[in-house]
Amino acid sequence: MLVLGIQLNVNQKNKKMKNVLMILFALMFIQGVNAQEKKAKFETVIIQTSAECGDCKERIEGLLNYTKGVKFSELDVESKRLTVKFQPAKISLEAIKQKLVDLGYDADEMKANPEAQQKLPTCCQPGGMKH
Ligand SMILES: [Cu+2]
Repeated sequence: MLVLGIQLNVNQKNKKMKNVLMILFALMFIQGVNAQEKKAKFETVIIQTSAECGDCKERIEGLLNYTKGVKFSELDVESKRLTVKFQPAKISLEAIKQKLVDLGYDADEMKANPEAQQKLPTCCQPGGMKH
């Protein structure tokens, strides 16, 4: 009877261990799926801006890189093209462009807010670098 009792105990422990392992594996699996989903959730776009110089680059990248949902942004001053990597679930491309517009820059088909553009240093306004 005692032997049987121990046997039972061991069996129960084994069962518990199995359950714990199952849960652990399940958690690891879920984590893996989550990680994959997160990877796929990013989108990279190139936006044509009206940026003029290094100041513009700092201004634009400074704003976007602290914007929720934006993973990374980089302006190529030469071509005025801005590369943005973002999470569409958190911020839309439209909203990103709107931020550029509000800052005083064109964003593809969207024209810069004239008031904001006026407030930029002269060198940062369109044609400002011709000096
Ligand atoms: Cu500038």
